[in-house]
Amino acid sequence: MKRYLVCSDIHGRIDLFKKAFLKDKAVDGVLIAGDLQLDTYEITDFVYAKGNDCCNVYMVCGNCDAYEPSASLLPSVLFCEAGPHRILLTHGHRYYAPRTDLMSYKAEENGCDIVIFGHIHRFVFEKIDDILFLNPGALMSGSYAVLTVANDGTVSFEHMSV
Ligand SMILES: [Mn+2]
Repeated sequence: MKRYLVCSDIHGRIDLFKKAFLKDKAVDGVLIAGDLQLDTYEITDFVYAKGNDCCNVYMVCGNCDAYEPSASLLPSVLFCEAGPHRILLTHGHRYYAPRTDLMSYKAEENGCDIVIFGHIHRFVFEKIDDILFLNPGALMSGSYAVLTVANDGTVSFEHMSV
């Protein structure tokens, strides 16, 4: 079984990120879907200090990250493997989220069956045409999620609040 802390749209609230992470720091990874508006080192330094040895951090750039030098250098799309699943992580603004059609194409092109996005500041857990769309909501408002991939591949996405 693998567990991931999934959040997005932190908008500078590193305090809320730390709170969320400390509640469940045994996770196998952290996925952040953009709009961090903070130095990415603040995230990685904290996770690598407080998390387990193998906890990787995946972050993508959002539309509000242009003025934070480290965040502006993040990729706009990342792929990560989670058990039998392949995840497309993106903020979503380049694909006109909340529209899902363009994110679907991008996922299909790259063999992904899960899309994690942010941008709309709203929790989403919905399967559309064989692709599972997940949005943890905005961490700036205290909303995030824990993604669990069971050994048989079953996915759960639990809505949490800080
Ligand atoms: Mn945002």
